[in-house]
Amino acid sequence: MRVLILGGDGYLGWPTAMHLTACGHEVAIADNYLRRNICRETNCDPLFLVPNLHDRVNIWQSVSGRQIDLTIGDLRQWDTMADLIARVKPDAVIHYAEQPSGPYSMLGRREAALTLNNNLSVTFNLIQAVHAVVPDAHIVKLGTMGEYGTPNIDIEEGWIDIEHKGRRQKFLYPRQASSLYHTTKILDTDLLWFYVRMWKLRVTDLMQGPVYGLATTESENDERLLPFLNYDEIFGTVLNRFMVQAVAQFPLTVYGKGNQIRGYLNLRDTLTCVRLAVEKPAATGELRILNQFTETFSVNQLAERVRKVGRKLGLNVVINSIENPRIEAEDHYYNPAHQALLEMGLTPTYLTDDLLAAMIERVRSHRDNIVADRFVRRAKWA
Ligand code: USQ
Repeated sequence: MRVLILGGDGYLGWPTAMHLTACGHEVAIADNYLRRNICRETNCDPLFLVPNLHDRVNIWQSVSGRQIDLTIGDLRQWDTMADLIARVKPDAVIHYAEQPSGPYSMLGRREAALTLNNNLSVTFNLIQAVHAVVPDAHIVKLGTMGEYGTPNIDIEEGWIDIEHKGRRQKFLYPRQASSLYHTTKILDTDLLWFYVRMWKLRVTDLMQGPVYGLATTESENDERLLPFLNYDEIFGTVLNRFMVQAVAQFPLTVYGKGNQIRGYLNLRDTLTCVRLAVEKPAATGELRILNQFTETFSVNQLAERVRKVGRKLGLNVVINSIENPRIEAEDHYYNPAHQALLEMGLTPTYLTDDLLAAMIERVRSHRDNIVADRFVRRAKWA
């Protein structure tokens, strides 16, 4: 298939691009380096610097023989999006081109506005361009489990049947996010659902939990092909942060009570899920919603796992409960469904002690780069 990846420079975008070409798909990517630039602006550079996209595309071609078509451009600009879709004429578009950090979106008015404008403008331009040029193309949108929040009832896969005064209807599952970034994902879903109803688009919304990990099959033997790994308070996800903190012998930063539960997955499984979604498209006029995670953990459970495995590796790992900078439930019910991707063929990569040890060892090989000031920024929600 001909697949276009928006946000091809990112933590997920670049590994997805390599993976899909390795599986025989024709891949084009686009990015405007927004993530790199705001990491630099906020002094949140990742654990190691990665080559720019032109270099990465060349390196990947030299080691694999596979080509990736590259566009550097800002997809908030209508002409950039329209020209790209018209030139590539994709069968599927994977949309990762968003500002992905909850903490960044809560830093202040400017950061909130950037998140809102970027995320919604790119989604809107994509919908318009697909409708105008390739109306049968499949949009695979990266959503987030955070759209659902932490409700006191089971979380279904996107939809819920509601009976009210003797009548029934299926609705989008109620959503109540706990950051502006997560709220932009809710707004994205609403935009997509509106245009699915109006224009019979085919859309898959992948409700993904926090991702961890670094190497994937395509990058494990060549460090130049690794995605960037953020470990700072703004862009780092929790397990990646804990692994880097363990290596730096910095007390693991458990926020508040640490009973916050989320659905996690390995970066390798993200690639499989996205590929499965592309290869088994939604029907015309369907908004298919898939919950994308493999295991649930509380923050305390993750911290304990890192402490146990870290100690076996000779690291003196200490856990520290610090004041929660976020406004979120610290004790809550959490029972989300996640059957659909398993039924489509996902075989989960579970977080075993061996896997955790291998990831910590890989982080340890970059320990000289760690800047401890990045761990705690006190980016408060309130
Ligand atoms: N947490 C800590 N200590 C830390 C960092 C985080 O206790 O040092 C806690 C947070 O308070 C939260 C949980 O760990 O309860 C997960 O936080 P996170 O930073 O790993 O994930 P989050 O902010 O929710 O966002 C990440 C990605 C985002 C994606 C989302 C999926 O940045 O792009 O959409 O995971 S989900 O969490 O399911 O919404």
